[in-house]
Amino acid sequence: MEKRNVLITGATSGIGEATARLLSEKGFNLILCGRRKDRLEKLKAELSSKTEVITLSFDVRKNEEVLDALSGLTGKWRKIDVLINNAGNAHGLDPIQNGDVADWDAMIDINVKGLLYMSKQVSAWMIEGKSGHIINIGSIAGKEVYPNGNVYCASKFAVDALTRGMRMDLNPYGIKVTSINPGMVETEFSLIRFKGDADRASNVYKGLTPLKGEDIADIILYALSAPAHVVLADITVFPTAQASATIVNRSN
Ligand code: NDP
Ligand code: 8X3
Repeated sequence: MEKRNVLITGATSGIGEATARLLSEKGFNLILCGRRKDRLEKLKAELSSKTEVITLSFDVRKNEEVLDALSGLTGKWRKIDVLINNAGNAHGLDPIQNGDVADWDAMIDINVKGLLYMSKQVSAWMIEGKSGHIINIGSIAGKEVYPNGNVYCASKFAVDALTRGMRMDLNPYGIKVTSINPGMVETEFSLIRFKGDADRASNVYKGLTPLKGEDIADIILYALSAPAHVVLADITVFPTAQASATIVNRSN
């Protein structure tokens, strides 16, 4: 069977990086994206013995950069079979009255507008080919609001709404749209949220076994392995120690 081309945003760490590693062994060619070029090149060097890999370094917040990067794709790379909209982060965890406007802009621009910019261009190509699969990485924060999560939760609620809307709009063209909504996954996520405060970041996972990027990669592969007539629409996944956005058993 011909290999499928998968484009992963946010492939330089965490969930995206783990997904790149797994899919490199499962019959996919990789288009790896992120801002940190050095990490992209290192991952490309590591995975190129397993599959074909190219890298695109751009900031998803900037539509001109998105369009420029995608327009550089030529030949067979222009056929993107799978788009994984994974790039995203939380910035800060503050009550609304103390929120930092730059943090709010970052979350809305990356998590929502970046996903839109990517999806517009790639879905147009998928429509031409009348096939494709878009996987949006949402969050439990897109299903439940939690204290101080305000704008991050709003950005992930937007991802939830966009996933449902995209599934409707792309339905006539046979394009699948899936959302995966994880609870706590130990990646660089908390380090970014707490602006490099490693102690505060590691406290988030204290007393429990969190999910790993590899756990989400397994679920992505499962969604991509479904037969043509099956779409996994909406998957929520927690570590076993977590029961909701706010209920976590830290007895381990
Ligand atoms: P990481 O911080 O480890 O990875 C985030 C990725 O997003 C990096 O590769 C980063 O690449 C990329 N990224 C961030 N900003 C931009 C930007 N402006 N332009 C391009 N790429 C960008 O976190 P995770 O792996 O945990 O996060 C991946 C997704 O999973 C996010 O959407 C997050 O909201 C979601 N999620 C995470 C959970 C968790 O607990 N960890 C739970 C639920 C959802 P670079 O900096 O090189 O550009
Ligand atoms: C990441 C999970 O609970 O920190 O989306 O919002 S949470």
